[in-house]
Amino acid sequence: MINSKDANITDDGYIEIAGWVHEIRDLGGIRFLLVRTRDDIIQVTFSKRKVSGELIEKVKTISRESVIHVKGRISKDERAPNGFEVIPNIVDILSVAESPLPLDPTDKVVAELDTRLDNRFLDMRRPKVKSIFMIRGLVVRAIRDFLYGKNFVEVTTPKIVATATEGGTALFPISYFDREAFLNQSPQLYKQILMSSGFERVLEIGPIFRAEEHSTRKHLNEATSIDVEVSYVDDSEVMKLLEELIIYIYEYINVNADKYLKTIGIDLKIPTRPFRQISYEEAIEIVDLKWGDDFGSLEEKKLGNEIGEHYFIKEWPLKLKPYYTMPLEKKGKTEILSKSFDLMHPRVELASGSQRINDYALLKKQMELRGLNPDNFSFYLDAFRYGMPPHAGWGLGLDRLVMTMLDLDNVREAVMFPRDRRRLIP
Ligand code: AMO
Repeated sequence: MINSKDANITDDGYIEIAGWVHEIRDLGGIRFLLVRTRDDIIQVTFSKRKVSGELIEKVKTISRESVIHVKGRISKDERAPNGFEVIPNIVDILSVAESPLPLDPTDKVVAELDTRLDNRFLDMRRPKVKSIFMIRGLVVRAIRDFLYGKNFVEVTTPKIVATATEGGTALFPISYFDREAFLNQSPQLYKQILMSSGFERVLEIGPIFRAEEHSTRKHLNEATSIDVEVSYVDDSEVMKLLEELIIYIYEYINVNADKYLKTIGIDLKIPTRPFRQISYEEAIEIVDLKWGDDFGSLEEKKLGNEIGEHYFIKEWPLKLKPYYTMPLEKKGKTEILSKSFDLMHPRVELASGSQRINDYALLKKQMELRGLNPDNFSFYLDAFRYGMPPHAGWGLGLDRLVMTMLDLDNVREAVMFPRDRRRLIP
């Protein structure tokens, strides 16, 4: 099928399109069908003067959102959506839509998010919503572009696992033949094992499962994480990589998704570099927390308002970060810090990462200190016993990245079929 942008549009050129009947305008002697293809809305004009009576009869009772195929002649007309109309020679009705529609794909009536998600197949026909996902696809492409260019290898690691990864958040248990298993919370342990196998720079884009019970605008129970792990570098180097990646994505989308940004009505501002870096200690002072407290939504909001741009919070107390995080001893500090960071958007946390412990004995000790039994993690710990390079990495939430980039109210709007506490279908 040819979209208008691929077609050779001349006064007497021909075009072939297929799509949904977006709108029907009946002006008595003349009838317009607006046909929505993936990327365009194209006007097909049925006037008695130019179109056969048979064709006019064929579309007379056609329902909105039916799927049709049209072949016809292009005629320039400034009043039509793309500056031209199609005078049809052939119209095939490929699929008749039932009426009434459970949701209006023309943006004339705006439904509640829940109703939209219940009827997501129709909701995503709306050009504004479709544009979000066309951009999301391009964000993934930009990430691959950038990281492949830096010699990363893309990997896939198991999502059915035997142990917890992150601690803190709960796991979803599943039955695995005669044993209990879980849906993985993060590729963390596997991406680290791959450093021991010598892959040096890995990228994974995949689902993470978090059995968090709260229902907020920024939490999902199945999210998509962009995970990287890099050997022979420290936390500051992967922070730089993350910052560069964010800029690259924004620039890529500005250049390659201009049309979709316009459809959504977004003027994408490239974040300013370098991102500000504040220590945990500075951050708690700003929001009046005491040492050892974590930031809740309220504090995140306060910090975000104060800073106003993307920023890093680094040097977290070790006890607030997972067991695999490298400790950081600082002169004059009694508290043990860590070589860790979170990347924050003024609205929400986007990523977290760290340099990792690569010493077997220290890693085992940190597990024990947190009440974990190292015997349950031998598949992971063994990788540290026979030569493990120093390494660092991060996990970036794709859903939150798209939400913040496109200024969406709720992270669910950035996910085609979100999973949350109440939602398991569609
Ligand atoms: P963390 O648990 O901070 O770190 O997750 C990394 C990023 O993933 C996204 N994310 C979520 N997005 C939506 N809903 C959720 N429930 C959710 N949980 C996480 C966030 C978050 O910043 N292993 C470490 C990463 C690392 O150190 O490499 C990890 O999983 O954007």
